[in-house]
Amino acid sequence: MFMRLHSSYTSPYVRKVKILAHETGLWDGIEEVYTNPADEQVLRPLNPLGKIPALEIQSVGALFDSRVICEALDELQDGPPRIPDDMTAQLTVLRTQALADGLADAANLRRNEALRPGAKIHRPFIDRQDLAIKHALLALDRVAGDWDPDGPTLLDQIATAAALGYIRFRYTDLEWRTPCRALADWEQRFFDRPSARDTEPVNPPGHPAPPPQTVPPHWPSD
Ligand SMILES: N[C@@H](CCC(=O)N[C@@H](CS)C(=O)NCC(=O)O)C(=O)O
Repeated sequence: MFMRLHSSYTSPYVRKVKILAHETGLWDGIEEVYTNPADEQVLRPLNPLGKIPALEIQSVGALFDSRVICEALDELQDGPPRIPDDMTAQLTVLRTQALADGLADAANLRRNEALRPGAKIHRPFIDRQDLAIKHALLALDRVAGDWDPDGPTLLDQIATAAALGYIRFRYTDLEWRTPCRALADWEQRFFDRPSARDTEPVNPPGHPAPPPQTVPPHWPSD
């Protein structure tokens, strides 16, 4: 079945889809194209929201939002489900996915605001995202200890890896590992997996590293 993923070099949502595709053996059957979300001609007809990831699937059409794409890929793969069938287990996994996606959202929003010239930055907005980042990491830390290192990698871990990978990439100096020991231990194991190594974010070719954020990321005290 033909599948084409509209991708980017740095998006945590794209990375979530890619890690799942690697973990389930689907990746080799997916054509990856780097699509600039600003490219109205290509992306808008596939996703009216103009966002990546978008996945074209033969006889289905274009799917968008990483959550929907991950559900589709999990249906299409032959191995153990990465979104459990049992209702309680499934809702637990989906809740953690929402938490991890929310961490990526807050980190993305915060960065966009913090890249504006100093006078234009709305500091309360930054402070609010800092709180979301901190409390999302603490909440992920509380569940990370329950993850079975010997079981199949479920979507909760995959979404967490994608969001945490974005924090590692854009928030290099954020001191989150001391308050989040269980998450940091899990991070050490997970980022050694081929699915994580093969999907590391990189600056797009020909683009120098972006400028540092005007308000440097920090771990808020309250
Ligand atoms: N909830 C969406 C978020 C997708 C998203 O925000 N993608 C960003 C890239 S990280 C994007 O395409 N932004 C371009 C824009 O909003 O114009 C998902 O999970 O797929």
